[in-house]
Amino acid sequence: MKKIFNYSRDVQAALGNGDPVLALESTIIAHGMPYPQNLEFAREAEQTARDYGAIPATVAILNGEVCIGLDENQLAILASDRNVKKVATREIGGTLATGGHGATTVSSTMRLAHQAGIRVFATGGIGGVHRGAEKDLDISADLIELSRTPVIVISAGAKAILDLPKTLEYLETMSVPVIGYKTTDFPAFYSSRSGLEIYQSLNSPDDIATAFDAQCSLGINSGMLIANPAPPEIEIPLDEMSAIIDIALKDATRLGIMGKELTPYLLGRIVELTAGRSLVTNRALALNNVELGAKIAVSLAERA
Ligand code: PSU
Ligand code: MN
Repeated sequence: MKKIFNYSRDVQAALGNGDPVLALESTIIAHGMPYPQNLEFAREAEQTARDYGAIPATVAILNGEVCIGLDENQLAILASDRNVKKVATREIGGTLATGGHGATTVSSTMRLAHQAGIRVFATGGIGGVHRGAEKDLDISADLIELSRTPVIVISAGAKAILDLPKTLEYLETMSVPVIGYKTTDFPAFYSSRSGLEIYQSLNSPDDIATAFDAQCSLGINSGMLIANPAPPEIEIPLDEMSAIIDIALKDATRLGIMGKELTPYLLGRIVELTAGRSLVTNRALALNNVELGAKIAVSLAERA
């Protein structure tokens, strides 16, 4: 059988030594931000992981091989090549079969990270239950993967383009732990609070590592969603975001955009409607998640 996993040298060494490794996704690069800011962000995310003591493992599929840890050229392909597909868990097999390029979402990054022996993954925001899901059943596969793959996912919550109360209900039903980092208010990505209560909160990377360790020792195989609010100095409060989100959603409906195209379209439209301010917030909150993720990876590695 053809080789499936291709580790960067750094990641392979770190995994062999039990050193801290932090997984990063690639859909945020290929489909979540415009070029060239996406490439700058990808580099900054890797550097931030290193600054806080973890080896970054950006995950992607390139030429039909799963890559765990990328070099500069590979990051540039993801950032600029329009043939890179958005690949959720269900599309991994097909993408490997065709030998194409795929950017991994939260769901596929979780699955591949777990298979590679990586326990922590930092992203921006997760997918969730879309507004109107009672009619079109648009529910992100990220939520399913969180229920069945033991990886800690650090996010700034989920965007208010989604139906956040339904997203939280779904996570509860699917038995996914949702833990606020120093908060009990579920963050809404650009906005540090949504006004929706989450019932568990932890105050340190060590406590999060302990919670995950405990869950794994008990054979609980779900992931763990950490909700880490955007730093106050760069957040865009919900009342300001709401009007913008409403316009973006109306535009999507008018243009008939749906399915896997919807999230990338909304992200791009919001960058336009905020004249780039949302991108500044997106970058900063994602780097803030990378910092926390690296600290959790360090804590887990110390106790292994
Ligand atoms: N939210 C963001 N930025 C992103 C995404 C979500 O703020 O780039 C991406 C992630 O890769 C996530 C995916 O897993 O969108 C969810 O897509 P969908 O809603 O189609 O499941
Ligand atoms: Mn969807």
